[in-house]
Amino acid sequence: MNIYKYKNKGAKVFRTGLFVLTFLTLMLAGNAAGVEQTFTNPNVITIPDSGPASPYPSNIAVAGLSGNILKVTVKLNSLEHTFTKDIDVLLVGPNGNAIIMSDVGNGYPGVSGVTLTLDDTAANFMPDESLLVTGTYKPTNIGDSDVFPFPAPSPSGGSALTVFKGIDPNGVWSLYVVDDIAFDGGAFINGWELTITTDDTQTQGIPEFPTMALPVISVIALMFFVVRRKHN
Ligand SMILES: [Ca+2]
Ligand SMILES: [Ca+2]
Repeated sequence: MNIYKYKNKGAKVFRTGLFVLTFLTLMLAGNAAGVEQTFTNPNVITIPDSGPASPYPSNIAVAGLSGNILKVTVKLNSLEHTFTKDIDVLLVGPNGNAIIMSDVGNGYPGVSGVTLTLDDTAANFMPDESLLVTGTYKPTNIGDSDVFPFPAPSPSGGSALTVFKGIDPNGVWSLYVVDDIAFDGGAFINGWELTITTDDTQTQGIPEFPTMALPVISVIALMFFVVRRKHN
């Protein structure tokens, strides 16, 4: 028996085994972050001087997703309005709702071409006393007693998008936009987007870790056994 050769071979198999384990662990870690998909309704949402927007609501139909929701973010595209404090926005999902924008910005002279990404993990809320600018913000509901006329459901009270966590994302999502003060209107010129991350593990075809650990460890053990036998 060539001990030198055996030792080299053993080390090589060990390194390969380690590489395979590391690779699989990284793949599984990536999978744990979920599957992300974006749905868009690019049609203009026209905001009158006062009252419900048109259309009311603006809908996005979500279909074909597996698993439950880990995270939701919303993008409101290209806002123009002469006094943004007038705007209230209620997002309604297949189960649950949240007032994601209300009474923000300091009003005149208004904004145009402002795109708002709403994400619970953003660093800041939308401003109360300065003009809105394009950016990523936490959903922001300033003040209280926002009224969303029929057919909107009663707001649940919260503004965080985590209200949708854990639910089946498939179904109709609705954006109810209202202008609650006379004078000054506008529009979300390019509509809105919904980005949904689910805990789907089937789409990528990767079994969950407990299912996978035993076969992987068995294969590595077998590789060691075969090498030992060959060199004894
Ligand atoms: Ca409010
Ligand atoms: Ca108004």
